[in-house]
Amino acid sequence: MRQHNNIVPKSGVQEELAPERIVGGLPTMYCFETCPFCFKVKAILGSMGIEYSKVEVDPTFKTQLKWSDWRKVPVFVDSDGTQVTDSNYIVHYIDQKNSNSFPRMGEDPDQDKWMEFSNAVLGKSIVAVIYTTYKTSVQALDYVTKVDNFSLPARIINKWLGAVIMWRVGKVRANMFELPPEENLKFQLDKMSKAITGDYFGEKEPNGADYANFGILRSMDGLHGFEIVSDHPVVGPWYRRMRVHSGI
Ligand SMILES: N[C@@H](CCC(=O)N[C@@H](CS)C(=O)NCC(=O)O)C(=O)O
Repeated sequence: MRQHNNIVPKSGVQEELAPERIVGGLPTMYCFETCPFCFKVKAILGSMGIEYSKVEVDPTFKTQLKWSDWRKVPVFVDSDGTQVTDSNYIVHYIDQKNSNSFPRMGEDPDQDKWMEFSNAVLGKSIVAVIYTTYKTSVQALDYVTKVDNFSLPARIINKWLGAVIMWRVGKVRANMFELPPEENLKFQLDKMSKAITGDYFGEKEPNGADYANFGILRSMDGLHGFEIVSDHPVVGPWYRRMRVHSGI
C-alpha cells in the first residue's frame, strides 16, 4: 500500500500483500481500542469465531501504522498477507471469505444505505455525545494509560492532548446536526430503528448493516451518553441481541 506519485490509497483490498505485518500467524487488525469503526470488524470476527491478533495504534502519532499510507484505523491484514482498508469494506471482505451470509456492496440498496449511515451519521452522532465536554473526553481517553505497548510519554500525551483534540472534534461533529448532541443521537436511533424490522436489519440473521451500526454503538458502551442507546425501545434490545451474537 505504498503511496506512489501522490496516489491516495483506496478503500478495500489492496494490490500489495503485507505478510510482514501479520502478528502471531493470525489475521491482524490495526486499531484504536475505542474506535467505532474497529468495533465493526471486532463484531464480525467475533460472530464468526475467528481468532485474530490486535495491534493497538497510538491515536495521536499512529506510530504502529507508519508502514501504511492509509492513515486510519482499522486496517486488516489477513493471514495470507492480504491488506484491506476501510471498515465497511473489511466487514464485506471477512463475510465473503468466511461465510458469504449477506449481499455484497451494490447488491442490496437498503444494506448499502444503512452501512453508509453508520459512517456518515451514526459515527458522527456518537462522537458529538461522547466528547461533549473536556471531562467526558478525558474519561473516554483514559484507556490509553493502560495500553501495554505505549511508552509513558505516549500515554500522557494521548490522554491529555488527545482529550483536547477529541473535545474539539466533538464540537465539529455537533455542528453538523441541527439538534443538540443527545437529542440528535436519539433522533438518529429512532430513524434507524425503522429499518430493524425483524430481529436484525438482515431480518433473522445479521447483515452488514447490523455489524456496521452495532460496531459504532458498541464503542460507546460504558462512556458518556450510552444510556440513550440502551434505553431505546427498539435499538436497546437489538443491541443486546448483537452483543450475544458477536460475543463482544
Ligand atoms: N471510513 C473509515 C473511517 C476510519 C476512521 O476515521 N478512523 C479514525 C479512528 S476512529 C482514525 O483513524 N482517525 C485518524 C485520522 O483520521 O487521522 C472506516 O470506516 O474505516
